[in-house]
Amino acid sequence: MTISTFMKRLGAAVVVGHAALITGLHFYKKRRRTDSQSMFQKRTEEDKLLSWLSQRKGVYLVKDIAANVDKLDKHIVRDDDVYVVSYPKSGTTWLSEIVYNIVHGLNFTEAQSLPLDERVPYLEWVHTDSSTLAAMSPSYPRVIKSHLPLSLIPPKIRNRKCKIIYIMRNPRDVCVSYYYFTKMIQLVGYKGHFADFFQLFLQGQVSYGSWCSHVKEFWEARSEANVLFLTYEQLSKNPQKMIEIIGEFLEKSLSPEQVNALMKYCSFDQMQSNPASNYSWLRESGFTQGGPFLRKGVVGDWREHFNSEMIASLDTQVNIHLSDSSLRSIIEYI
Ligand code: PPS
Repeated sequence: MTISTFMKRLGAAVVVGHAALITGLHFYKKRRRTDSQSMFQKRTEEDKLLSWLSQRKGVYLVKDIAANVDKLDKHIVRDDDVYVVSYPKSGTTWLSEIVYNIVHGLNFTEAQSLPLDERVPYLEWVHTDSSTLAAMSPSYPRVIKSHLPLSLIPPKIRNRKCKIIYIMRNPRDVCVSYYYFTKMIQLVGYKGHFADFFQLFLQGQVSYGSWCSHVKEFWEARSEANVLFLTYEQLSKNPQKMIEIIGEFLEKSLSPEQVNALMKYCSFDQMQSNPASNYSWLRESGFTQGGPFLRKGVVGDWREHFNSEMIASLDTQVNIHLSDSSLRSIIEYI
């Protein structure tokens, strides 16, 4: 090879190398731009949710709910109040309908005459100010729903020994149900993916905070005579037995026929088609879109949504937070 041929080939190689470098740089820059754009998109969706929240005693709550929690000292407790409590999306609606009917003598005609949220008011909800609760006749035993962790439940409820029924659901199904519910809320307009919502849930950056802390506090209180701790999975597997247990706890004797009738009345299909139980008013009022509120009502929907990494991350967190608690052994994923 002559020197001039060598120089020409070297020149060509440099030009090709340079072109490749420029092309590579171009693609790199373009990729970085796309990555940062999608990161920005994700942040925006996460920020959208976080912007609705504020903390009380380290627990994230929707701001309006947090403001209501500050006013809960005005809530006048009655000895015969029954509180149905849970972390969101754990079967509160189901349990509320069961408890309401037991407390009110299984009068299904009366139960169908009013939507559930009017029969079972939501303690810390924006529209349930203390006057609404106070206006409920003393001759009408109150069943009140709350998602507050024990640390935020007004102490007088426990001091007055009101009955509290807590329902826990396995955190994987809770997370899935919570994701779909969050996407339904019109005002929030959340469009995130399940994987992103899962991260918020894992970090307790959703309304009502960490699932682990919530269930653990109530689990530790379960031996108090006025507290009954049960699970969505138990209710799903054996509704008849669970209704009997709830009846006993509420000191109401129920005949086998009544247990049977209540079990049917509160079955998923019945409740989903019953306008007094299915929360269809949320959609009618424009608060939610899509739906329905009673979505699937099964144990194990997490299988359609969780990958192995998500399972491992959540398991790790549950193992750390509940390491010294017997609670871990009763969490059923089925
Ligand atoms: S909320 O908004 O936090 O009060 O929701 P909550 O009622 O706690 O939980 C909603 C989930 O409970 C399911 N559900 C039922 N499952 C079985 N049987 C009956 N009768 C029933 N009623 C409500 C409801 O479908 C939600 O779960 P998903 O998995 O989203 O279907």
